[in-house]
Amino acid sequence: PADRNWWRSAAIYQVYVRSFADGDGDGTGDLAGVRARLPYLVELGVDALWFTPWYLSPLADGGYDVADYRTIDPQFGTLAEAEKLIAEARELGIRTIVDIVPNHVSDQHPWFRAAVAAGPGSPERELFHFRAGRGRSGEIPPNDWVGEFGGTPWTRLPDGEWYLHLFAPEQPDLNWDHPAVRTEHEDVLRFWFDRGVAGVRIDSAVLPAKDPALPDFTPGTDPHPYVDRDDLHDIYRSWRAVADQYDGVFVGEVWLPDTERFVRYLRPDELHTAFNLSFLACPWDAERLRTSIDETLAEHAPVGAPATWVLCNHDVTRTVTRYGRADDTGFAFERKRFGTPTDLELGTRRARAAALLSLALPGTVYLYQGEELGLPEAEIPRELIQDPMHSRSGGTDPGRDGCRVPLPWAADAPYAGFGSTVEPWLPQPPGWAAYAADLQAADPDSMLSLYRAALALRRARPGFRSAGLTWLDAAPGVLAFERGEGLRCVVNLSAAPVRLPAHGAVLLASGPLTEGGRLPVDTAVWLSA
Ligand code: TEU
Repeated sequence: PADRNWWRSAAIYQVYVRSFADGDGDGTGDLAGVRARLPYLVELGVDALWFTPWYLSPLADGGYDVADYRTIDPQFGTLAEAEKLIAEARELGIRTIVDIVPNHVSDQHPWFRAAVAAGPGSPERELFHFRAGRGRSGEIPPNDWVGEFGGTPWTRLPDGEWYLHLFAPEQPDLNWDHPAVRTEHEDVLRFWFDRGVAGVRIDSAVLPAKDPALPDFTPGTDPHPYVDRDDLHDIYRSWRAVADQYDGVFVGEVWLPDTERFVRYLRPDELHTAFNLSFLACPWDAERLRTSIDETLAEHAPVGAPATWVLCNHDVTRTVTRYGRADDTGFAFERKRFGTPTDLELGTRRARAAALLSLALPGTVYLYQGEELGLPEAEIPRELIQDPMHSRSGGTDPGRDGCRVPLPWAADAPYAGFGSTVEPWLPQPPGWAAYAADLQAADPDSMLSLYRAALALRRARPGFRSAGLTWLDAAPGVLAFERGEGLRCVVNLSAAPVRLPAHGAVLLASGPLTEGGRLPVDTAVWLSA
């Protein structure tokens, strides 16, 4: 029974398959690469792997443009390999979470191809949002919405009709008022639960339902024409009924700053968990972090859902870079400039402390591949950037490729041991091999060694899995709290070293303590009573 609650205090590792490890040498990461690295993930000490979409896809948005949920993209492998991977990982005590993208499909999905071919007025078009344009000859988009990647989210076909895509034009939005859309997704859930997955991440979970009139957007309108509409709760309740037959769990990408609306998704008959993205919108500041932690715990407690903690993912600036920026606004989503000056030493020190902070908090922690190696955001030459966010911004936004660079595994191998025999799909920046996992595994002071030690302690000490935390008195700029069994975490975000509590043995520190046992600036420590 304790095992059934694994997701309440898990450490979940996000695998961006394309950039994790290349098993067949062709320049793209794949399932063979992941299978070969399962021992690494066991040693790291994570409980589950969340795989970003691995399905058949033209990869116009890194796989978030799905052409067929029941096929693995041939660049990544085969369905049989995915089944083997899920089973092998489970044998090793690691569960699998797959990523489902309900808001849209690829423009190469058979449904969309059929809709394009069938023409205006056809039943095939009812699965999507097709509309006539405005203006004398329909040359103006049907409404004034602005897409998530900027610009109008409407594209016109040669037959004159426009279709809605909140993201790239290669990602047409589905019409969730159509019963076939619902049935299909419930079947897809069963398909993957039948293959042994333990959970599902729901992409852009607040966007799929639309006001059928698709009206112009007036700021402040409630309900919003496409964000957080009530119909979604009905959809996720029927998904939950499917998941419950398998003991499957959901994590929703519920990106809503309004906490009251956020927790409406966390119900016994809806989503088990949702990403708490508040650390991504929080600078390295004790007061702000404490407020974010308090608000998160307060909003989750009444609904009985565990909090989740996210320091980074495939959409945001890498942690060591974000915390190393002199102008850290705390907004990891924002990277509108190329070449912002960054102090990587500072960022690394803070990222190490942040790792101990997030791993000491009650709930589930998400760890994005490469964070355990302390990878910085890479600057990708403009002409090699593939993220549609870059092109949609007219080239002004560097996009998200900088956190999606192929991982360095071995310092002395081609392409830092990524496994490719040709140039990988995204270039690795100079000096990437210095971050290689094999070097870090041999260095007790490396980021990898810190993560391994922290994850091992978290497993060994049930106190870390208890609910809630108690704040302890601390100097300004210092976060200090206690967990179950007297475990304590102290993080110094002030400008000077601080004295540690007199009692308690140091279990783990993110950096060297000063003589006399003081906690230096930008350092965290775990203590036991
Ligand atoms: O992201 C949804 C989302 O919230 C984005 O609009 C996010 O704000 C943006 O990436 C800012 O960095 C999910 C996936 O995580 C993302 O990779 C996909 O591109 C997107 O959905 C479309 O499926």
